Amino acid sequence: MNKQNVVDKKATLHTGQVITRFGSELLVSRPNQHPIRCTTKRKLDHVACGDQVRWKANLHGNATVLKLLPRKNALTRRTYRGTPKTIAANIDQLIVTSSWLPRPLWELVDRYLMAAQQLDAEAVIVINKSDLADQHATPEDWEALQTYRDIGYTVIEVNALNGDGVAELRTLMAGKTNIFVGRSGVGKSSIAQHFLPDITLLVNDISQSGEGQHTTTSATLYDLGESLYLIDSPGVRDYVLDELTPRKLSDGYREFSSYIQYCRFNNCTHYHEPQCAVRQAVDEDKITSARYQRYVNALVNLNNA
Ligand SMILES: Nc1nc2c(ncn2[C@@H]2O[C@H](COP(=O)(O)OP(=O)(O)OP(=O)(O)O)[C@@H](O)[C@H]2O)c(=O)[nH]1
Ligand SMILES: [Mg+2]
Ligand SMILES: [Zn+2]
Repeated sequence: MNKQNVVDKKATLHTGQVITRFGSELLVSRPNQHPIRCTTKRKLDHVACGDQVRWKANLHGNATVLKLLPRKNALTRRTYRGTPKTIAANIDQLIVTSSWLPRPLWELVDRYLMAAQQLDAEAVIVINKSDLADQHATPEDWEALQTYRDIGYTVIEVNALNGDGVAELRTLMAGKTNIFVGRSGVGKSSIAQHFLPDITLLVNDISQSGEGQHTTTSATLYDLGESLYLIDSPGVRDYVLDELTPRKLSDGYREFSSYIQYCRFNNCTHYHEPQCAVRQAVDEDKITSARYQRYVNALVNLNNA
């Protein structure tokens, strides 16, 4: 074993919060001091940004995280190999961020809203780059945003270049641990930068095709004071968040909830079953067909997986 990593058994056990993770190394916050770099054991591989941990100083510099304290929740995604990876923990609110270029992927927005529901966290929808709306937004896009408002989500139009919408967003973030999520290049770090005047976040141009370049590489927690925390996270490459079931999926579509109890079958998937109250609500325009269609696509993908 590397001598540097031998824990000083007599050292005090401290509690801190994980700011970020680089491989097996964790950066942990300390009251009134600079954060400390800690190594950790394999079995604590899932410890992530936002986690509360116990750590001890090592005999020769550095420190070791010994224990993960109970979590309120954890946002996870699947890697290409299908193994779950924790992005961040102890989240109160997801700031589900899209932009006009790269274009909004409403099914991904639905996915994040579903994740918020699963985590028992709140969600705010941000559509960034409002300066590009005239050029890129379609009538269907505006309808999609209106639907989210109609079913009770707050939607904020932001322009990270001039700060429009940032003050409104800040009011909604007060007193909570907020994580910016969304695909690469939508401007998560650019928005986060408005809250962090003293440091410079890495921001990168989108490619010619309008795709992000995966600039932010690991989720990082920032303490803004007054119990406001912000986590900037790397843009997702795909739609695979956590493992879904048909039940989790329909729970994520909150506008279905008042109809589900009237479906004939209590295990109704709201797709092919007769006397489905959700489908009837779609037929009667009480549920928007675009959202319902995205639900069906997700359900079919789930069944084919
Ligand atoms: N026109 C316009 N460009 C913006 C706006 N906000 C951000 N950008 C640009 O969009 C590009 C991507 O911004 P980032 O903040 O790096 O995006 P990100 O979501 O953090 O991307 P990843 O870290 O890769 O996930 C940069 O060139 C920004 O300058 C905006 O409101 N309007
Ligand atoms: Mg970024
Ligand atoms: Zn049904």
